[in-house]
Amino acid sequence: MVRIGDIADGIGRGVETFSASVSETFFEPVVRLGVTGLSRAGKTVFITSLVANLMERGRMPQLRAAASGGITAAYLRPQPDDTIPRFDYETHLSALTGTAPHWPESTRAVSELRLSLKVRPSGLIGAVRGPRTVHVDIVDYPGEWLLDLALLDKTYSGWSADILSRMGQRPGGDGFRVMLTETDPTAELDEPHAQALTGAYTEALKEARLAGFSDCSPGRFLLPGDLAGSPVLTFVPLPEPDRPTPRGSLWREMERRFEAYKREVVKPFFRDHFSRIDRQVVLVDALGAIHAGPRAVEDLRLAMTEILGAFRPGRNPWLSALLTGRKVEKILFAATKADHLHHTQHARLTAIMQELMRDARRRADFAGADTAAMSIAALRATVEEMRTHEGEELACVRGKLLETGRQAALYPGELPEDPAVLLEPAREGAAAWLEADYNIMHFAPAELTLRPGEGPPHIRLDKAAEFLLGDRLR
Ligand SMILES: Nc1nc2c(ncn2[C@@H]2O[C@H](COP(=O)(O)OP(=O)(O)OP(=O)(O)O)[C@@H](O)[C@H]2O)c(=O)[nH]1
Ligand SMILES: [Mg+2]
Repeated sequence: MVRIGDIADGIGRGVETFSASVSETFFEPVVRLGVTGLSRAGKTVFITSLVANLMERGRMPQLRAAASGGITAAYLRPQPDDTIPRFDYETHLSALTGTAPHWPESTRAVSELRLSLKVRPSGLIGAVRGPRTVHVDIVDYPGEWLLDLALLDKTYSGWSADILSRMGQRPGGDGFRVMLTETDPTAELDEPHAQALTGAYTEALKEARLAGFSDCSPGRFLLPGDLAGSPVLTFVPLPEPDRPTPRGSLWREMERRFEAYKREVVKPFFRDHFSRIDRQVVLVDALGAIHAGPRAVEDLRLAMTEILGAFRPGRNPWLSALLTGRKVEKILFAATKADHLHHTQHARLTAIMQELMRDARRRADFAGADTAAMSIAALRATVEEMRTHEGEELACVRGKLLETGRQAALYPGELPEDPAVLLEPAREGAAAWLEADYNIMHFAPAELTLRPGEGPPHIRLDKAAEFLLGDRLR
């Protein structure tokens, strides 16, 4: 038995010293795979497990090039972009698969990793062409940054009005509201006051996120990175004054910073990162939202529609000009953490995902991009178990609880066959689910003993990889 940590160590030492020869880099095809999702959706775990399972392909039967032996080798190589932080694969993998497995730390910015696959095409083509190398550049970025696209269409006054009305529908934000009542937008800007307001507003966004709400934009407020504390991140929505605002007033300065945020933060992300993506996976913690209740589900639906808007060229003139001639060829919407459900319920979760995207899909078909919805678990932390409870057979999952380390069985509740049973009350603004209760437990990653050639256990990661990359590996 070999632990995956040992395998990863071996790989980490050898491979990145490989230097690419010029001829290789010129003629070898590159696929740029974007991985996004709102905070805690499962991006880091997804990328780590995908890479580990592409290096050790024993658990990837549904990836045709892996099952057929078409992929003959996989290794990490230096990434092409020198200024993007490297995705810290080795640290995340050893967190998930070490002796005391734990979930990786939260990551707060864009990062990149290049995985190179040696592929021997099958049949006649293979005989003629011989083996080739395909580089997969994986780019991890927060979904919140896609939500920011909507800001480009908004004025400061329109944005302020939207946000203040939305805050009324959500938990949290009391501190910010109290501060607003003591704030005169026409008064001269006072920087410490602007910072205190921003602090309170950021706190409100964090509270909303914790309560299961999705759209907590502007995206950089929760994930400021090295912009923390700078003027582009020091603005808040204000009630619009009914008289003209003098120069140098709080309102005018906030308006100016809002415009600077659009120009200096939002646009560069779309220009430098988003516009180069070929394939995209959007990870969604749909189970988390269902557990949080109807309002969180409706908020997720709206956020998904907004996020998917970024993939519909034409929606935003600035973005379509930027993307001329380029498009994302495939978009996968994946409900993550499906190992919280017995497999008998996976199809229902997928149906809910499909329904969540329906509006966005109806409005445009993503300019010909191929789309799919799936339920997956990048790292399976549970096993399935049938339990009898009060004479009823319940399809449960069992795992090690994160808090106590004890084994526990979870019956998450029965997802409805018809997604409308959840989505309609959500749309109508219901405060709680009427008929059912959806539970969730936080499991720790299971201790693994992996056979050589096997990556970490997952659910349908191979199917996801086939959809996203399969055609480029044949
Ligand atoms: N059971 C289970 N839990 C998962 C899985 N993937 C993610 N999780 C849980 O979701 C949490 C967030 O996963 P991450 O991969 O760190 O999510 P992220 O999107 O990178 O989060 P940020 O970096 O904070 O934006 C983990 O700490 C786990 O608790 C999975 O496949 N199965
Ligand atoms: Mg992360």
